[in-house]
Formats: sequence, C-alpha cells, structure tokens
Amino acid sequence: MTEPTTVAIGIGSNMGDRQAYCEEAVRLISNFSKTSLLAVSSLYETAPLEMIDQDGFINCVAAVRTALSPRELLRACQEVEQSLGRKRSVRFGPRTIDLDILFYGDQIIHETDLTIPHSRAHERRFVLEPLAEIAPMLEHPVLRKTALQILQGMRNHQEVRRLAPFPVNPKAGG
Ligand code: A4P
Ligand code: MG
Repeated sequence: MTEPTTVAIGIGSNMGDRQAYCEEAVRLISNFSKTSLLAVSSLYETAPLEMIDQDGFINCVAAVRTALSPRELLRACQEVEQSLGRKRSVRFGPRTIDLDILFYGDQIIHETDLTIPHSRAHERRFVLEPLAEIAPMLEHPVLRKTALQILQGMRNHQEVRRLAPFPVNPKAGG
C-alpha cells in the first residue's frame, strides 16, 4: 500500500494540435485511479532542446497527489502516451505527447527504466518555469535546492514563453 504522495509530471507536445494534446493529457491524468489533481501550470511555448531541428513545444507541469506507486504511475503515464497516439521512433524526436515523472515526493529512484527525479529536469527551463509557477518551494531531493532556486541559478537561455493559464478554454461545467 503506497502512501499518498505529491508528484510533479512534465507534459510536452510538438506535433498536431499541441495545446489540445496537453489539455487531454491533464484530463486523463486527473482520472488516474487513487489520484487527485492539485495544480496545473500555464501552458508555455518552448524552443526545442536536444534535437533542435524540430517544431517548438508546448509544455506544462501538473502536480498530483497519488497513491499509485512510482512504477504504477509510469505505466499510467505510458498508457496516456499510447492513447494519444504517441509513436516511439526517434529519441528526443517529435511527439504528440510526452509525459515525464519529474518528482515523486522526495524519493530517489535509479532503475533501468525509471529515474526519479527526472535526470534532466534541473537543467531544463521548459520544466523549471512551469514547475516554479505552481510549486516554487518544491525541493529537489538530490540537489537540495527549490525549483525557484534552480531556475534562478540557470545560465542557459532556452526560449520559454508563457502563453495562457490552464485551462485555456474552460468548458462550461468543467
Ligand atoms: N524513464 C526513465 N525515467 C523516467 C521518468 N522519470 N519519467 C524512461 C518517465 N519516463 C522515464 O522515454 C524513454 C524511457 O524513459 C521510457 O521508456 C521510460 O521507461 P520516452 O518518453 O520513451 O522517450 P523520449 O521522451 O524520447 O526520451 P526521454 O529521455 O524521456 O526524453 P526527454 O528527456 O523527455 O526529452 N524540448 C522542449 N522545448 N520541450 C520538451 O518537452 N522534450 C524532449 C524529450 C526533448 N526536447 C524538448 C522536450
Ligand atoms: Mg519522455
């Protein structure tokens, strides 16, 4: 039995209707079993990192409280990726949706297919800007710095532009 834990999930899309994919991902995450949605950041338009010869991304971060274990959560996130049509072809390449578990409470996990905190979260402005918006005091359990401190200490200037609060087009009755 897993204790309810606060978790941050990074969401990104750079194919098709990127905003709709991000919104649908959040909706599906909020429907995970044993999980409640705490907060969602604004949407951000971000320049691609790693494989830079591709379209820009829309990124956001969702905070949830969940009693799913890290591995159950990874599987649930991968099911969302599948249901939104993600095809794993090129590493770091274009994708309809990408879900990364950024933090799982203060747990530190190093397994072959699961690294928490996400190994690149602390060096990515497209993660840290939305994270610091909703959880500025969240502490990185390895670096022992808050999201805001890491963001403020960053030297790279990846282009990240805040678009709109989430949800962008709230539907009547939610
Ligand atoms: N995996 C290990 N740890 C985790 C975790 N904490 N959360 C494993 C989720 N998955 C984790 O991921 C590969 C494997 O990572 C999975 O099988 C899982 O077991 P993937 O999603 O299949 O492949 P990927 O996304 O191409 O690779 P990766 O390493 O996740 O890439 P990233 O780091 O997500 O980078 N630029 C902008 N502006 N915005 C972006 O969102 N994203 C990427 C992808 C590159 N550039 C970007 C963005
Ligand atoms: Mg990924």
